[in-house]
Amino acid sequence: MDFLWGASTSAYQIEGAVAEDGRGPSVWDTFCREKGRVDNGDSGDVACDHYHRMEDDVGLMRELGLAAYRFSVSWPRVLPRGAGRVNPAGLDSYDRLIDRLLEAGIEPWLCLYHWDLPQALDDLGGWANRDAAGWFADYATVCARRFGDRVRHWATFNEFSVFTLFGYAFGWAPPSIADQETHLKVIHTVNLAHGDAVGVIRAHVPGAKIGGVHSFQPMRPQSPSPEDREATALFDEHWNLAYPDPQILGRYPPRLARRIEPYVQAGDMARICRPLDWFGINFYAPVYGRAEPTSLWGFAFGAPPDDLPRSDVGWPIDATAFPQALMTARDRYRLPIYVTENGLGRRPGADADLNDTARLDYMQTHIAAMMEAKRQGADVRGYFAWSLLDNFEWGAGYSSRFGLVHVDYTTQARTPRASARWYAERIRAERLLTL
Ligand code: IFM
Repeated sequence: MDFLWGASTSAYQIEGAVAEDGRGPSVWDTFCREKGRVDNGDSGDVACDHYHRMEDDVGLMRELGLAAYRFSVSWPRVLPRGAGRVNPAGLDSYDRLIDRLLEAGIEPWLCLYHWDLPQALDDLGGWANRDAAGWFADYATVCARRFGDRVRHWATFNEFSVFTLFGYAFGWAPPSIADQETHLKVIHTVNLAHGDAVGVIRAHVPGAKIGGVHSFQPMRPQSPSPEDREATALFDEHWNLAYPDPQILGRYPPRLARRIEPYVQAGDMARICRPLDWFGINFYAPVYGRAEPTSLWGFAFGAPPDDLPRSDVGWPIDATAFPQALMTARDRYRLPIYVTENGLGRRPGADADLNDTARLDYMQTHIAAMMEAKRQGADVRGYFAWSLLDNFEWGAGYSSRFGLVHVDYTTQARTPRASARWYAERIRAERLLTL
């Protein structure tokens, strides 16, 4: 089968075991302990207890017929203080996961960073400290040396723009900062970190296939007013272009370029822009922007049109935006594309939960739209559903569920939903066609 069908997760959202076997704290552990940050005071302390249930979870993936699984490594599990002493038990746990996946015939796709910065590094300034690029490269070296004999597909970061905007511009995620200068420094340092990590992986993993994973959603102004249009254009540069443009095209988009110039040193752009093998798109919904003079950058999330359907957690649903995103990525970046996340969040208990017809409908229409874009020339090579399991949905805690597989957080029982059964059947049918 040429097309790769998989599912994605991330470490902090599913692993739990935050204080076990030598793992150090991450910024999300700290954030969750601050009052009022996360809905219902939830945290990833236990999450899906995947750390202890890894083998069974790989069994589930095998039952679903997944060909690939994208997971993230928890930086503080491998390097409890972010740099220096390596934690052997942390490395062992990812060895086990990778080995079980390979035994099950599932290709591991390893993402180095899905938002869980070691707290000790945040204490040194985190991503606002230019040295963070070097810390990240050292962490990437540890992973590449250890896992590079078995892992071929590597992602540097998951959704560069989301964790940086939410953490350093909107103040909604750790480290809860809203400051222009800090945010600009962070954008540039994260780009440097990406480039340095690409260099390290290439050096240690012959034949590695490397990419970045981007939240890439068409941006639409809430109204045709010049103010909303200009604010949305700047929002678009921040959300969609601030990372792939320098990484792949070697330049920042125009509005951002002017502002970021003071932080760019000689040689930086060559460090950032290195050949990549694929472009990862996480697609959920179009984003509506509007002018908001009181916000840090003068833009804010706008309201989608009233006639656009919404999920029960309030996200717009518009499958026509998906091919638009894929075609834009094709024309702008000219790399093979993998859809590294796509799925629907639902309130717990909604839709009789296990019979998740709304998610099933979302997946069917979005996969059909993706296949249409592929027929029209978008070089889409694979699709990873978000997510394998219900999990800790950041600021929303456990109040939004994205899993193909339902998780009962009291018993940790896993139950595949209707969407999981449909997805498994679709994968199976396609495999039979190519036999
Ligand atoms: O759960 C998140 C994931 O961590 C990053 N992409 C979007 C998902 C749904 O919000």
